[in-house]
Amino acid sequence: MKKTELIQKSYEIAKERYAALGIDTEAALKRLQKIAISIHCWQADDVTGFENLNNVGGGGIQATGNYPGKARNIDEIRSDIEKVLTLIAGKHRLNLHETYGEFGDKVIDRDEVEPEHFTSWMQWAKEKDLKLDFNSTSFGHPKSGDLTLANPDKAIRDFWIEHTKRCRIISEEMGKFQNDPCIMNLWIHDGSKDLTVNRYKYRQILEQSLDEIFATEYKHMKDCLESKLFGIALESYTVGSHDFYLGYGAKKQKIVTLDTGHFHLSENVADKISSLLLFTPEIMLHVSRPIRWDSDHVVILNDDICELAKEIVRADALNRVNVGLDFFDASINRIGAYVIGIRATQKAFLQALLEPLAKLREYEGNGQYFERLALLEESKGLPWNAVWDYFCLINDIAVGEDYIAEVQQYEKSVTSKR
Ligand code: RNT
Ligand code: ZN
Repeated sequence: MKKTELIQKSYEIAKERYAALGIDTEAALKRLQKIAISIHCWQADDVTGFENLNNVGGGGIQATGNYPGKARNIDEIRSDIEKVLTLIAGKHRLNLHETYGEFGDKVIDRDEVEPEHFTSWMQWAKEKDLKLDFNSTSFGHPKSGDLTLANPDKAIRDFWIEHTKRCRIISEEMGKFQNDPCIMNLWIHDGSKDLTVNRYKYRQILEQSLDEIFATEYKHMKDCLESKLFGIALESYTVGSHDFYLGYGAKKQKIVTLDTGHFHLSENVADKISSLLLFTPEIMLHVSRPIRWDSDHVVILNDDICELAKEIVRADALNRVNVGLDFFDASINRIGAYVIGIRATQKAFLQALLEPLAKLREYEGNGQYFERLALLEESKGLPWNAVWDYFCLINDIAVGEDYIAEVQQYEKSVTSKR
C-alpha cells in the first residue's frame, strides 16, 4: 500500500475510534491548524544576533555546542527559517530579539535602535505570511553587568529604560504593519551572584523602571514579562522573580510569560495556567526543556509539555495563550532542532485537543475517580499519531520521520558550506 493511502486509512480508523468516545477529530484538526507558534529566531545562530558592538558575555544565558553551519547573517537566518517553515504545518510567527535588527555596517547602540532597523524584517515576514513578535535585549552588552533596569546607578538604568521604550515603539510599528498585535517580551537577567541585603530595594527600582517604560500605552503591541529562577553567575537572587512579575502583571494587567525552564524542576508549570488566566489578561509561553537546570534543550513530546497543552485546552484558553518557544541547542543540526521542537509542541496540542474531556468531567462530577483515572490512562494510547500523520499529509509536509532526509539535504547543500 502506498504511504499516503496508509495514512488516510489509519486516519479513518482513528477517526471512528475517537468518535466512539465522542471526540470529533476533524474539529481537533481545525483547531490545531489555527494554533500559531511564535518561533524564536535565536535557535538559528545560538543567540548571537547582528550587532556591530563589541559584545561581551553576561546575562546568564549560554548556548552550548559548536555544530557547524550556524546562520551568520540576516540572509542565512531567513533562509534557515524558510526551510523550517517547509517542514511544519500551519501559519506561525517569528520572535525577534532587538539584536537581530538590520544594522548593516553601522554601530547602533541599544539606546539608539529604531523601527527602521526592522523594516526589512517586516517586509520579509509579510512575504512569508509570518507575524512578528519582539524582545528587548539587555544581556550581552558592556552595560549589562549584573543589573540593568534594577540598577541603582541612574545612568545605566536610564540607558536600559530608553532601550526598552524604543523596543516598545518598534513592536508597535510591527503590530501596525502586520495588522496584528506584536507581543513584546521583556526578560532581564538582573540579579546577584551572592547574598544580597537589598532584595527589596532592587525590586522597588525595577517596579519604578517598568512603570516608566509602560507609561505610554500602545494599540498594536502587547507587553509581557518573563521571570526566571536564576542565571549563571547570578545564582543567589533574581530581581524579576515569578512572584514579582505575577504581582506586577496582576496589578497592572500585563501579560506574564511562563518559560518552562524558569522554575524549580519539580514545579508544575501547567498548574499555573488556570491561575494566571484568572488574574492576568493573557499568557505568553516560552516552551523549553530544562535538563537539571534551565538548559534550553530542544522541546520534545514529554509529560510536561503534554500537561501544559492539556491545561490550556481544558481551560478553553487557546485564544488567550500565546505559544512561543525558547530553546537553543548548538550541538545538533539547528534546523532539525527547530523542526523537532515545533512538531513536538503541535503534537502536544493535538493530544490535548483529542482528550475525551466531556466524559472525564462527567466522571469527575459523579465522584467516579477510578473511572476518571482509567480513562486518563487509556487516552494516552489512543491513536492520536494517526491523526498527526494525517495533519502533516493534508498540510503537504513531510510525514513522520521523512523530514530527517529533508534536513540532511539542506545541510548538505546549504549549512555545511558555511
Ligand atoms: C533567558 C530567557 C529568555 C531568553 C531569550 C533569548 O533565560 O529564557 O527568554 O532565552 O530572550
Ligand atoms: Zn525564555
